[in-house]
Amino acid sequence: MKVAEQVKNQNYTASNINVLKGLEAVRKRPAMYIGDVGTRGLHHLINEVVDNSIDESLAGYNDRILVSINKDGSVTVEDRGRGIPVDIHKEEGRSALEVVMTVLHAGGKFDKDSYKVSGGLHGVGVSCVNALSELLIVEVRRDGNVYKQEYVRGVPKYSVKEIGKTKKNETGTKITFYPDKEIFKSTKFNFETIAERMRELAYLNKTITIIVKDEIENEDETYHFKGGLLEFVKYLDETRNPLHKPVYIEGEKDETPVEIAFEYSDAYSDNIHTYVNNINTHEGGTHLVGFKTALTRTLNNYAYKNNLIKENSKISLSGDDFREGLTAVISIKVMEPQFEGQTKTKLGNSEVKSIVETIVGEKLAEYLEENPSVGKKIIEKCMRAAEAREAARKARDLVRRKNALDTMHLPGKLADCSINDPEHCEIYIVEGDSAGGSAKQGRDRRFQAILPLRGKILNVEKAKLNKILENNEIKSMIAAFGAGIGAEFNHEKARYGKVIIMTDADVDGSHIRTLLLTFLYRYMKELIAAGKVYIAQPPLYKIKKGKEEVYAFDDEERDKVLKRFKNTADETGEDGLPKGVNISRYKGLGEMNPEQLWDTTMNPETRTVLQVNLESAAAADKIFETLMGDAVEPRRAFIEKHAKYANIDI
Ligand code: 0RA
Repeated sequence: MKVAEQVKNQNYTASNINVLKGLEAVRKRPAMYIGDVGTRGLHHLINEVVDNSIDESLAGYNDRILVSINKDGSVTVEDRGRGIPVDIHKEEGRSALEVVMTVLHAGGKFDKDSYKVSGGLHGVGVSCVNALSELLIVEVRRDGNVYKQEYVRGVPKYSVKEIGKTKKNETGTKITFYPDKEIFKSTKFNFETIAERMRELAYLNKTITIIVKDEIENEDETYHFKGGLLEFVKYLDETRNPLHKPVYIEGEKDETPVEIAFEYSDAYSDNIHTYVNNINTHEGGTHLVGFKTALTRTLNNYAYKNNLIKENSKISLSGDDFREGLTAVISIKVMEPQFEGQTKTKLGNSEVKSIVETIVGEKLAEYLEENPSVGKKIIEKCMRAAEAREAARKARDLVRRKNALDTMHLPGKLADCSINDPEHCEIYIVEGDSAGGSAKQGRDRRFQAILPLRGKILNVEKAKLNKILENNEIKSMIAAFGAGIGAEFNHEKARYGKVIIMTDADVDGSHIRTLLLTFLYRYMKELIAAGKVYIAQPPLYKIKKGKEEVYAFDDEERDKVLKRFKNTADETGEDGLPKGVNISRYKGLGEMNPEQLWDTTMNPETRTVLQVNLESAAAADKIFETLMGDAVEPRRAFIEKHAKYANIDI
């Protein structure tokens, strides 16, 4: 239904018509405002509202946010901020509340001199949420009164009205919205998705308490982290072995507050998460550059000053060495952030580099003077990293000379496809030689390549680069993909547009899949980011009745098929199955003949493949650490919790 049709009975003023145009624009091209109309866009609506509540906290007025999925499927976000003003807006001739809720980008008009999440990256404002909701109800507590207004697809049902009195000094905003089923593919909210972002926000804003509730599934979580980033870093490193207590740096320069926590563990990769106004800057930017520069310089100076590096030592420490095993969270607030990069998550403000660099330089030097034992541990770790880097370089040279990394020499086990166009080609990474054989026979050799892997690949989480490059299975993959590795990796050079991991549907298979994903995540991250990595979905069961053969991909589907067969069969056999019905469970891919494998798992017309994505780098990192790290308990807990989806939905 058109917005205009809903307000035929209202009086039109010039600003009213502009409002309608604005709302209409949002409803016509929702993706332009919220990214997409899938699950991601749907959850974006919540973030959009919560961001405003967070802004109230940043301004020092709000200490608690409640987010709840209600029984009827709507979502409520409630805060204890100042409450949206309700007085009559001079230019518009109606209440400020109505303006904030119906005019695009109106939310930011009021107070410019504050750090804002809303108005930052996606900051399209609550008016967008309103335009995309079939019903939205707002209640404001302010000046001792409770005010209310309701909207249908962004259009007010009535002017703001007073509906009661508040308790003493009580202020705040409560927004309940019903996402529009005409707009969204699905309007079902997911507790985990919401909880993950709320947890992150609570770590980033230590004064705030965020309560997340799911009234449908009866789940709730309360997030409040007094230690802020310190606790965030500990959480990220939960499954690693930290070498010292986390370092905490806080400072402010030119009205730009900087907050950083970091620690080193015995891991080999680095995990630096950066935020600007609570927005994850996945692509980094000037704040990250400032941090890295100061870290390298300060640690280097400290090491030399304290004779931790011998004058005649052959080792020279590079920037990379100072980041091996580093887990860090950088959070800064910027008045007018400029976001650049492909996904607009790279901070561009040039003045920020020197602000961060100065603060980290001063505070870190101070910290090291006061905590010499931590300083010594960090430098020792960096020295080991430098030694390993040198060893890795030698190993890589050796491997290069042997041509194993050279794309001109494809691995012998690879059955390549005949077409040369990466966009139309795909490679199946298959567990085991026998399944590899079936896949080779069953494939469409024009565009499908098969690379069988023998047994388990190396766990790259626990190995150094030189060991990784010695591993045959890994060498084969690097050569087959032809796009390099690590910092040199370039997904545009990849010889295939899809990399499909195909493993058995058992514990070993899922372990191998995790190992492969860990390798890709750590050393070919771009490939995942570009959406080129997939997981094949072989069937679990074959159900036969007479001549009819049906495949089932999970237990639920199996039961459905059995029910259908039961309806047509009148008797039940001794095994409890409908008479004449036979089920076989595939234990491995090897049990399928080439045609079956093609029909069920490889034919692009009929197969299902799961795309692997990096929804949230922090979350993905956590999952890999949990699954691949040393700690056994969190791994078990994770697998139990996500039994069905473990390793897949990352
Ligand atoms: C406009 C101006 C002010 C606050 C807000 C909007 C506001 C919006 C939302 C959305 C959810 N919760 C919110 N809380 C506040 C400033 C108010 C003032 O100056 O008193």
